[in-house]
Amino acid sequence: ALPVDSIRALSDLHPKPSNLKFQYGTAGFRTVAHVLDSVLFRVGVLAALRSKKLDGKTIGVMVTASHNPEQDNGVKLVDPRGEMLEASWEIHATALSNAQTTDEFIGELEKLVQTSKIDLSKPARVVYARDTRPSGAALVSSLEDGIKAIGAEGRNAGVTTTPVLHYLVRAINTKGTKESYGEDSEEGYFLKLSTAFKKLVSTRQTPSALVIDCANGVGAPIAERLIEYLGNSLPLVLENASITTPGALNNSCGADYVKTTQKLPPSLAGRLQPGQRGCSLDGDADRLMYFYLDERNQFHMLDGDKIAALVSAFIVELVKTSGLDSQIKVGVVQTAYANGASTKYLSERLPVKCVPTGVKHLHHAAEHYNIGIYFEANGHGTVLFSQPTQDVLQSYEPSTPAQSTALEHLRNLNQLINQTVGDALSDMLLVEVVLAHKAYSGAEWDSLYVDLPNRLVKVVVADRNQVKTEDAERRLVSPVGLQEKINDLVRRYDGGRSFVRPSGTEDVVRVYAEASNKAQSDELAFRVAGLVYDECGGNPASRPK
Ligand code: G16
Repeated sequence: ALPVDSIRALSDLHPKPSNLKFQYGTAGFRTVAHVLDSVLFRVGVLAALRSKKLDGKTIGVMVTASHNPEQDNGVKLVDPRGEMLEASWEIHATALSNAQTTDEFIGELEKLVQTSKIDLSKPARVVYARDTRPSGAALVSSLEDGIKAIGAEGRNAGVTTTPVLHYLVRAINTKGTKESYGEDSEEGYFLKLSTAFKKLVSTRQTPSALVIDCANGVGAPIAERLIEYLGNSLPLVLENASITTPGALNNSCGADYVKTTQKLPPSLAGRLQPGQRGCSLDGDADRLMYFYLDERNQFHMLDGDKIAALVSAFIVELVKTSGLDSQIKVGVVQTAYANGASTKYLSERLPVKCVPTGVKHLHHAAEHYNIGIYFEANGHGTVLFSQPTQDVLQSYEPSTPAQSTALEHLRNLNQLINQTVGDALSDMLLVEVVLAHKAYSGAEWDSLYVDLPNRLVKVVVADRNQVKTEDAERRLVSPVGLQEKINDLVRRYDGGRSFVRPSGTEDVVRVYAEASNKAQSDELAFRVAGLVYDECGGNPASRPK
């Protein structure tokens, strides 16, 4: 049976604020930090039940609000293979978080145990970590109370990046098996990535220094340690590494800032030289944006779409050179945010699929390929090698030296890439490998295709749940009639494309627009935003102050 007494005693210390409704969204629970205490406690209990359900496999819990402002926080669960929580359990998470009293919470737990047929006699193990947010430590202790209340075994992975936590989950659960993912420690992570990187670039010239904008977040200390392992194989310069300065996190810096403003973070002015490569991480280091300044000091952004283009071309070439192209099919997954020019470039070379926003959707779609490459335009993505493909890479016997070299590169890429989730640092090393092999500068990479001018804007609305979409978020079904108005507008713009969707992480509706020139894409975005505002604008009732 559930240890009801201990759950009751500890749950009473973490009461749910009244009048608030929580939702497990695109990336778990996410809102202002000071209302999250009860959510964290309950997630601790839930993670333990998920572990019991999966026969004692270790479940991960990451406390972060990623690219959101510093006063926010959040929490997401990680399934045993290092992937996002199975979708059906998101509903359980939402239900548990909204039980008003301790009695109701226990009632919901009992319901979950029964309907999901959870064997309570199984062990439960949870590994957890947090980013650098000031609210993180208190929220972790609420989580620990939840883990303790149900008698689960907890392992604190400290302050680290989201991708490191995903790595740890997979490493713990595959330890000693044929699918072993690496040592289950931060050191194991650094060793795995840096060893593969050094092998991949061993015959190349040492690249010039890369500037990393760490968003003043947890990417800074982790990149700092990565430098020790990389030695002189890749010179890195860390900027925006002030993790203790109040208010600095994601403030006018980081991957989300770069993607949404399409500008260089002001703090990098004078730090990034024309022609030099720079990149930005986000607050938990799972997103990556590259950029450079040309000789006229003009800013050029190399986003997730450009990364997908660069990496796909390289992998397709290696598969072909190794002689494995009849056995290994490579494909790409994007979302509606992918620049139309990138979709055109990629579709001419390999299969491309469009799915709704959210890593979990992209990840699952990518699993259908032998090698599945997925990147959201915002820089969140990775490359997946299916298990049969990994087996083929192990057993294949090349017949020429060229085949043998290409095969070795593919094997090393399989080690270099964090396949559990998008990982800014692993992706950065991947980009650097391709640039080194191609001897590309930022400008040469950029010229693979020319982005269509585009604009992303947010509209604050009273209730984002009233906005509903279909066809991988490319068409609105609610509010009724709004899509027709958008279509009428889009038709008036040369090369126009626009879509509207509710954010899963903020109380806003996002509007994306593309057109053949910049002024037109901006105008289209603002006019569509106006339509959305007229229909659903207002102050969000659900967001606490
Ligand atoms: C999360 C998700 C991403 C998604 C992003 C924005 O990223 O993991 O897949 O693209 O939110 O989502 P939305 O437009 O629904 O707000 P992160 O980096 O914030 O965890």
